[in-house]
Amino acid sequence: MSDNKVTEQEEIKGLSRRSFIGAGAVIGGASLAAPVMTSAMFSAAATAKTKEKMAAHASVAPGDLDEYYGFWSGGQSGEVRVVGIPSMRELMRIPVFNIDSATGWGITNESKAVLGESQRFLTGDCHHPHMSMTDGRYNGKYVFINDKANTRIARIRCDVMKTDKILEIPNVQAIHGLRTQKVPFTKYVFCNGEYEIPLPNDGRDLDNTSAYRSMFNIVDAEKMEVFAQVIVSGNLDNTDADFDGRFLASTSYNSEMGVTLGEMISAERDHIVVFDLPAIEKAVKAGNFTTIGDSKIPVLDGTKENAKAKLTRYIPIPKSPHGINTSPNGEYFMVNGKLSPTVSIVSIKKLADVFDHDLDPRDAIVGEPELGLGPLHTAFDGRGHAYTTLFIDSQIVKWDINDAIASYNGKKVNYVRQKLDVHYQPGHNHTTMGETRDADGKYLVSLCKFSKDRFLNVGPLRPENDQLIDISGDVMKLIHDGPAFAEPHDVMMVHRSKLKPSKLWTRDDPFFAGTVAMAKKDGVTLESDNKVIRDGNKVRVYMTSVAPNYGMTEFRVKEGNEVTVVITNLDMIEDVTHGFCMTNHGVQMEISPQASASVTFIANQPGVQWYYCNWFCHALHMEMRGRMLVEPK
Ligand code: CUK
Ligand code: CUA
Repeated sequence: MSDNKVTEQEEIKGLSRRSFIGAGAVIGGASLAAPVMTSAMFSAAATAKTKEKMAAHASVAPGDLDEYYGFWSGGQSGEVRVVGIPSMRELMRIPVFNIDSATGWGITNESKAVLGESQRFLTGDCHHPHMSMTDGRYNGKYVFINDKANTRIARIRCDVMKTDKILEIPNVQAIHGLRTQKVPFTKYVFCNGEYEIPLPNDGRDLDNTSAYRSMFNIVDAEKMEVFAQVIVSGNLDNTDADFDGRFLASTSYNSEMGVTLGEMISAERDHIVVFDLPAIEKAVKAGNFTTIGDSKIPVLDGTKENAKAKLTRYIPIPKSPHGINTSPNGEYFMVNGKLSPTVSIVSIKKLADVFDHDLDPRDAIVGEPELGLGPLHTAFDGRGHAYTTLFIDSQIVKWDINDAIASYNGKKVNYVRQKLDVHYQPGHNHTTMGETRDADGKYLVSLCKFSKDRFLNVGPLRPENDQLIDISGDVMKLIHDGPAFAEPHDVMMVHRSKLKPSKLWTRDDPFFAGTVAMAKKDGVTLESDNKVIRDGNKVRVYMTSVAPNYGMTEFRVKEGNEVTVVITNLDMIEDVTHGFCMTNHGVQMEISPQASASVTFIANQPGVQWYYCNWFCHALHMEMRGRMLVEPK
């Protein structure tokens, strides 16, 4: 077994992967069903020459464009990043739950309107970016992302690559797993409340842990409102949807509802919860629900005890499952074992029998291949292979789905095709288009939690290592190491033909509609006027910008005035973005071509206050500045 072998890379570095994190001890030895070619065998001839070849494969020449957009979760940074595949070049950062000094996210009035009440939070923890779909294919419209830190989800518009909605989900704590409805289209976004709490969580039942509950959340994707919440037995971790528009399934690693680690891993089996979406919609329509506290959201009882409602079914799974992934042919939910060396293959067809004909839930499991230690997430190539991350083994295992099912049925067959070392401790992996009907089996990204010795030492906090792997041939080939800041967790990769981002803003964009309405009230035409409106203690300064000029190079206010500066960028040239920074006021923002942006602050310092353009726009960019003259009280 590869577990006992020192691989080539380890020999080179004189390191032992297994001694790195002794987590293998947690689980004990797991043996594999069949002999496996190790990556050491595959890469035995990884000479400098072949390494060069691999690097050439990953590179995209200067001036050439990538084939895929990758949407990377920014983890604890609270943002989403756009990365080109296969170059792994970071193309853009989209601020979501964070404050961003470059774009003014969380500072401008337009972004505060999106953040709403939730602007009181300055932090975010993103895990799962997923794109909206039509008929099981990416439609290029939105990317949704969770915030585990503050129990929110957000929506990013892919035309302008800006966040346009943020929703706090009430009655639950820590939104973790998130997916979009695949079929017939993304009417809903599904997300799990991970931590168990009393309902309502208002101080009652603090010590009565048996009253704690987790809930599954169904969010209307267009309105960005919670449509319904379903109370479950056990907690909820990850989730995925089928390709029929009927079933969702979520993993539960704490079916025990324990509150200590020991309690959480005490049972030999946990479960997945399968949700019947049409049954839930029907129950809501029929008014068969309750509400919690002063929230008006329909809450349904999907606990084990309420089996007769047929909203949910529970399928026993080996201890503490983690990721769940739908195969792109729509046949299976793959449930990743984490503490078990297995992936449980759940037949979605048989789930219909579990719900409609009372088939024993465990009979929906049609395979349970042993793959290695710490399986966390599985991806697909559309050619019948699955690729599972082995956290503890630091490997990606490629396996054949049909052979795994045949083996479960007693046939002597080796379903493991290859094990590739990754560096190190992978969490999610994702393939190009791999969660859609268009799974094309070209690239796989392994999101490694540790980079250890792969890069120059940058101090105690190290980058993650997002490794690019070519999966187009019979053998997986590692072709690029990609250091990334703040734990990405997950990523989705979409072919560039599916996205058509705008080059300029259009003047009627809803993103700054509030600002346009304010100007209208003030009798100001944003596209031409440079005007100061005085309204008691409030001063609104409207100006245009055309490189390298602001429409107004000075304005006068009184100390203590609340000043709103509104800038409309009249430049029509692609990429000519201006900025606005009021020195010593903690205020700056981006104004991209044809956009309006505004920011409000208190003029609390008498004297001359220079403002300047902080996005380099022109040879005379340094000169693009003006004075706010503040008369003392
Ligand atoms: S979770 Cu992080 S490795 Cu939040 Cu999708 Cu599995
Ligand atoms: Cu405008 Cu720099």
